[in-house]
Amino acid sequence: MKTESADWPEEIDSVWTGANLATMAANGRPYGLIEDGALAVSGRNLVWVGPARELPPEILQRADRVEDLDSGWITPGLVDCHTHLVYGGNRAKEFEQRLKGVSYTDILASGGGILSTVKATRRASEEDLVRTGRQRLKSLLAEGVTTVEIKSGYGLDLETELKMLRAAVRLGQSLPVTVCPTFLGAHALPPEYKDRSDAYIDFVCSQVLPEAARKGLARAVDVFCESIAFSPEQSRRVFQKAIELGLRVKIHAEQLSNQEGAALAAEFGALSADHLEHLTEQGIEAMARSGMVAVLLPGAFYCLGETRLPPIDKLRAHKVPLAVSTDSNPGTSPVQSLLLMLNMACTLFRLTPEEALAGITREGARALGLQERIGTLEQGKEADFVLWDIHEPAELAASLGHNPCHKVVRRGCLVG
Ligand code: DI6
Ligand code: FE
Repeated sequence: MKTESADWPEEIDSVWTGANLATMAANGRPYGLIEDGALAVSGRNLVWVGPARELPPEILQRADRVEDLDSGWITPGLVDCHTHLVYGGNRAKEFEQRLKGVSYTDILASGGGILSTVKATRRASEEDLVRTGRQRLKSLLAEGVTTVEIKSGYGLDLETELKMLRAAVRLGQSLPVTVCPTFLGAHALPPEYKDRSDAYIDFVCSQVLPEAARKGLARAVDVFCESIAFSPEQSRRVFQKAIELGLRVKIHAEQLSNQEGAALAAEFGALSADHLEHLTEQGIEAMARSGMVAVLLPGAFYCLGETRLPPIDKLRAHKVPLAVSTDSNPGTSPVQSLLLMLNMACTLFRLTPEEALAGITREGARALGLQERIGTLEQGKEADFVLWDIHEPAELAASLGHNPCHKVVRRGCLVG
């Protein structure tokens, strides 16, 4: 839809021409393709998107700056919708253990895994968390990420959960990226609540979550619903509290076993269910009915040496949107490259390159509830976009270890 010239803003800050656009919008063409396209930016928004030959002359005349890119492709800014990238310490030793055949579940049961990161995160200062988180986040930004979700969940006490969320919010204030902080207090059972998981959930629901919400430190609430973490009943209680506090919910579901977590989250209008290797037909139907996104995390699948694939064909058949994300965390997915996940979503999960790219743009945005603002190149959306030095969009997924990101624009400003 084009607006009449009278509707165009007086101030056009920049016009970008000379590249093909993979808009990822539903225009009936693969990748939402617009060959030889043009984008016009005013303030933080896109005010015109279309073929360069149709760019209204008034827009060009009003533009402060015209960038003729000469070649390449422009995509929406990338969205990494599931990360745990704020934490203390590292878990390289656990990598060595797993290579020797010790399982992730055994490592957790013997006080390692998530709990070793909890110890290190409790010890770390907020400054430490911001400093180490910034390094990881910068790797993502260098590949064109403009929006990232960051979860708490390595504190598991009031002070450290809030410290993690504050660190996440600060990262968004000091780097050119939109950070969506998510409260994941129900990630693991802290040692001080050993054998008292219901009491821990009471504590989360009565103290930690309300405080995080009161301070405006969380946009959503996640739960690790799993045999080694929290039951569906306990997850339900956390979700009830989240909804009461006006927060959206999402879930780590059916990663290692089927707990019917996705269907439970659907009852609460969840944004997404994430992992899903053990998802059943019933779960898929519940997700489809409630419009949830399936977030696929090939990094965790790969690092854990999993063999059971998420039911991709059935998710497709039920038209459940598929997002792809790094799950960046110190244990099961020490991944700081969303482009690598683009490749693995294709090679391991058999997504098409177009589906995978939609998974880190349009559907990643949907998984964060931000689909009205970001995720595609469309008039009215935020001017978050990436110029790539490539000849066709599938190159982004096909190549490994090469970063063809040439320029990044976030909210209308050149940031990389
Ligand atoms: N699922 C995951 O992928 C991460 N947490 C979770 O619930 C793993 C967290 C870790 O091992 O540190
Ligand atoms: Fe995770």
